[in-house]
Amino acid sequence: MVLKVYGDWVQSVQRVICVLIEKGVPYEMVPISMAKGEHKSPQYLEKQPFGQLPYIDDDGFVLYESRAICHYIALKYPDQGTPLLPTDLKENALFHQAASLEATHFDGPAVAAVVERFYKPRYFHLETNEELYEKAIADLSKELDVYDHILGKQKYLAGEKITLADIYHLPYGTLIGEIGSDIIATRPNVNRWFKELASRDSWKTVIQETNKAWGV
Ligand SMILES: N[C@@H](CCC(=O)N[C@@H](CS)C(=O)NCC(=O)O)C(=O)O
Repeated sequence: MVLKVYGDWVQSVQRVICVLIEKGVPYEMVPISMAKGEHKSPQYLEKQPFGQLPYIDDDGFVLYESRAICHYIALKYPDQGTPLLPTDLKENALFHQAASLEATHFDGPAVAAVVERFYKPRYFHLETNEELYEKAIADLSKELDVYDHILGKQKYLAGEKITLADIYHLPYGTLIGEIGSDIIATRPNVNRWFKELASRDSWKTVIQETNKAWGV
């Protein structure tokens, strides 16, 4: 049975689809409409108790949390598609270090900035709180200064090879540029790294599908 992704073309789902494409794993998207509140229905909450997108059903195995899903896919298909999860002990530890950077240094301020300038006006008909936006961008800028230092010494966040940790940054990193901030583009090593990631065929396909789904 083909792996089913319950979601829509939003950031956490994009992360999972990008990894499925990199690994060459067929999938079927089962649309869940956030606008209609389908992610808060009792039926959905039974599978994803936090009422967030996405979850997957892989032949009866249900899993939520986008990064856990990506990790599961990379572990299940080690010899298929792009290698994204190092098996060597130390390289694997460096992958977890890099993944932790995304979760603890990048995601918080990146999501906060995107909520203000993208989600609020586009989906919730609310005004951006510019003060909150500027604070999030200032916080993220400080983190990206450290990223720039790291990426000045190596090609990817975990070393010389791409891993899931790099891919985890794509959804919100892409939106940071779209909401009008140059904090990625003005840091040379971060810019070089992010441009290369965003130009991967997998991500280009995700963006095309997203634009198609939203009629952009
Ligand atoms: N940590 C979760 C976050 C999922 C998440 O924030 N999903 C958003 C869409 S990108 C969502 O469902 N938002 C609706 C809500 O939280 O009610 C994951 O990575 O899967």
